[in-house]
Amino acid sequence: QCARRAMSRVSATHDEEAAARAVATEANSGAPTIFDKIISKKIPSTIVYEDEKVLAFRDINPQAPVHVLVIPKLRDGLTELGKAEPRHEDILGHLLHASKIVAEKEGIVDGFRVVINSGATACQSVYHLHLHVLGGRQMKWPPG
Ligand code: TR5
Repeated sequence: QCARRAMSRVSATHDEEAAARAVATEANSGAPTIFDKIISKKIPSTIVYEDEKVLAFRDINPQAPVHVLVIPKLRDGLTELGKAEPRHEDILGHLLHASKIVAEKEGIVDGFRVVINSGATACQSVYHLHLHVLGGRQMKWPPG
């Protein structure tokens, strides 16, 4: 359950709402995230694709038969897509193209979904930009 959903619960008290808001603010502070440890390989992950700029690894809690996260190795302020600046255009394009390479490697290039959750309202939980590459089953629309 993401912080935003907790905040909007009808029964949420002021204390609970304040706590949820604090979690969301702390999360987007630019502090290191778990993905730094995955990039430095201090924490193991199942790497699907890697180049000098991006790392793609399997999501620990897959929402589809194929669920891979594609992240920039250098966050450079991209805690979330909503913080993107003109200087990020190259890496944003690189991430999208890497997602297609991942889909090819995973055998789902004929039909796959790329998702970016940006901010607490979208249920973003790790504040290091990441693209979810999902596939291997019939996807539904609209997403929740
Ligand atoms: O909710 P958003 O869009 O921020 O997506 C974050 C994603 O990171 C979720 O789908 C999580 O399942 C995933 N995640 C979280 C951790 C993790 C991970 N994927 C791989 N390995 C992980 N480790 C080792 N630790 C996590 N906390």
